[in-house]
Amino acid sequence: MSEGFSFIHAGDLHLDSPFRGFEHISGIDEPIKENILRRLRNCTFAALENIVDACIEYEVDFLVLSGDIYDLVDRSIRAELRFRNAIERLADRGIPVFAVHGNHDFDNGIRARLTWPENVHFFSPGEVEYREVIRQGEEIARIYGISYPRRDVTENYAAKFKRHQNAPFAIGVLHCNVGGVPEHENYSPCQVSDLVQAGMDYWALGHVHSHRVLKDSPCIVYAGSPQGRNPRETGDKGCCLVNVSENGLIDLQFLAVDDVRWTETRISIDNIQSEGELITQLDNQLTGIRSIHNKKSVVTRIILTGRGPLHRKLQSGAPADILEELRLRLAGEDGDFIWPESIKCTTGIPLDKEALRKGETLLADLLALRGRADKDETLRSMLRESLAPLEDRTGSYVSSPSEAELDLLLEAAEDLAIDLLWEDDQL
Ligand SMILES: [Mn+2]
Repeated sequence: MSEGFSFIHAGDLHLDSPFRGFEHISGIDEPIKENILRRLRNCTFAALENIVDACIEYEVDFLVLSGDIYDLVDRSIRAELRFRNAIERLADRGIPVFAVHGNHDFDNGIRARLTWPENVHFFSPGEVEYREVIRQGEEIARIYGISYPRRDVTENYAAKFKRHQNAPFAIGVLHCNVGGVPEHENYSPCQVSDLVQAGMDYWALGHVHSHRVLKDSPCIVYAGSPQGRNPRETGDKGCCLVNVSENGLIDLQFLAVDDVRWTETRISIDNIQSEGELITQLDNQLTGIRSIHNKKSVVTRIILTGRGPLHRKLQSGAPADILEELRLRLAGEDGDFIWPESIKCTTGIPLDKEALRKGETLLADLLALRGRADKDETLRSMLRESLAPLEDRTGSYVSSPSEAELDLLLEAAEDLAIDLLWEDDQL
């Protein structure tokens, strides 16, 4: 290679995600709701436009997309047209695009409805193929990829990749679950060692929605989803700008391209006396949130923690009213917004757990028993047994909890028991 080159790696665009649930919001003016909905329905496309803008701004040599371009196998014509427009914008700049299909948008060969510009290549389903990237008559990179022919690919596709000796720089594009990440379906399961084995210089991975660098050399990267789509997908989301020097050294830069940001807002009720005080504190915290997130629009889930006198009120329906009030204050009829998505309460009544444990009450006995469950193996296996029917009834959806999960369940059960058994004259 006579000089270096660069490319952008993006994955899991999930174009035209429906954002279900937002239609049913009540207690808010229609124009405000419309503004939020319009923006959410467009945000996956806006993130795509931001990726294209970045390709043009950084004058990259090509774009690599690592699967789940569309949210649905039966993608909307809107999604296909918007994607084709993006490809055409890149074609105008002479930037080629290399894409694979994943489990959400698998390619069973019967869905081709549009004709595509020549600058895009969709890798074939089921078999690895490669394309050479030629710049001024010289091959600068060789890209290997494979698409999903169906949703549930349980085969290890990574094992199908093999670099050619004469490839100047080899990139593998794959939608897969490396190391059995539990939040994602175990499709095309593989290990880092399988990826290393293939001899690539850079692995452009998709499927896991958070950005992760699994290894520096070879460089193994999940770009993550460029746009958060639910309360679990918080923080900055984006794509990777990859600069490759003439010696093949890789410089990786994460570019935040999300249009609407999802966040969590935590607030403790420890020293809060009234709903009014809580609303003021939330209002203050939320008003500042957009400046923390590069002035992007923000959807935030509020999580109330701590113990205090407000707990009882929060149990009896107050969060719905607080949510409505905050939405009215923070979301407008047009432009950017802050949207409190929901309020989750993990609060408790004000009490000293340790003092309670020492008392001679039914609750104290229960807490002592619960304390023993931290270490007592007999108790823990009894608990597991009592959870087993849940596992049987739900098939594979609920699996036996890990030790750490069992601890969390015990913690939650303790709080629930205190809540239900507590009487105000108890101490
Ligand atoms: Mn995905």
